[in-house]
Amino acid sequence: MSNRTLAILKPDCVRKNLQGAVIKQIQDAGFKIVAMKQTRLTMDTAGGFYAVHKERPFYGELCAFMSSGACVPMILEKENAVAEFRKLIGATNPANADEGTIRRLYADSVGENIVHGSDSDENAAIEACYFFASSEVVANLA
Ligand code: 3AN
Repeated sequence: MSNRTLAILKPDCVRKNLQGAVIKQIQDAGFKIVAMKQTRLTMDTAGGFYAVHKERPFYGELCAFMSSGACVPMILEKENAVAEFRKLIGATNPANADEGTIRRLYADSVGENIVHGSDSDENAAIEACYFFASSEVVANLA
């Protein structure tokens, strides 16, 4: 069990100016931010990130959305980070997400659902490398 996950505040989160509110919820839940930046994906880089979904009918729409504006990837640290973060964000479809979860509070739809969270330790490590060089990861927080 790893203690890191890769989160992304998606373009809908940035457009709605909800970065601060969502980051506060993440920190209040006990996650430490060990890397964070604002960037913009292209259709190609979004496509690479979501390559596992290439055959899904929503793949084109997903890549277009993820490249439609700024996003904020971050590496988060907490014990059992992957599962704990997915609990905090709630189900993929905000209509099915538990009360108080980030997606239930802020997301409009299954396609535009505010935040990404890795689904396994293996993917968390791969996704972290997709956005961050090791020099950008600063883990020795007090
Ligand atoms: P999660 O982000 O909860 O791990 P996944 O991995 O099943 O969910 O899906 C990845 C992303 O693809 C979701 N965050 C969402 O933006 C998008 N997505 C998933 N299912 C659909 C769908 N039925 N229609 C449109 N977009 C979808």
